[in-house]
Amino acid sequence: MAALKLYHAAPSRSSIVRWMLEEIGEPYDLHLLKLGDGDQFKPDYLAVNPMGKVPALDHDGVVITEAAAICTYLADAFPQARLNVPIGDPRRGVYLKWLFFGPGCVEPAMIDRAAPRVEPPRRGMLGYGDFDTVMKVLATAMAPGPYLMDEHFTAADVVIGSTLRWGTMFKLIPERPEFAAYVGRLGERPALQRAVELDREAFRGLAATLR
Ligand SMILES: N[C@@H](CCC(=O)N[C@@H](CS)C(=O)NCC(=O)O)C(=O)O
Repeated sequence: MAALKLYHAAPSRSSIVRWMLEEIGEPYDLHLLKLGDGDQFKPDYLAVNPMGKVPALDHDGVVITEAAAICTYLADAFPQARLNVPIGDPRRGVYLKWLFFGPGCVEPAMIDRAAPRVEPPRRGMLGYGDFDTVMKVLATAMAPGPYLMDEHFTAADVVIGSTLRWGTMFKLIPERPEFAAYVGRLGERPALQRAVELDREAFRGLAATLR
């Protein structure tokens, strides 16, 4: 039994963590949930994550939820993978900014755009401000490349990159050359390719059990 166990549904936000785990390179076990069957609301899973959501990660008996928090945690717990910017490095603040910007600004901006509210709140009430500004800030940050922290690929790229890959796939973000180039570079990473292929297999397996 591995020290790490990912509660996973493929494809879903837990694929962010699967990619992160593939980048880390440590062995991990998978506990697959069928969201369509409501596994996330069964008492044994609610005991793991009372939110009834994936992902959840168990590391040596400690459970962590929220994809970006899990990625931040893993990067610090396994520093040999060089996916964090360690405490003491002056660039850590910027790295943390991007880790929070993913779930705090990019994802809600994208979801609000995909499922608009009947009465949109004032810009000042929204933590992300407005969709166009979020996209502009991201595109500007990505323009120099190759990654958010320049040459250093980090957990922040896994978090923000996953959302942008998803946004590109479902056409939820504008077609900008900066996004296309960044998402293209991420797609070349062997760990991401492995995670995608493993998810595809898991999904095929799941589809077979549902037939
Ligand atoms: N804030 C959570 C969101 C997790 C989330 O929404 N997961 C979805 C899958 S993409 C889920 O578990 N959906 C099942 C449901 O809500 O019933 C995170 O970032 O980890």
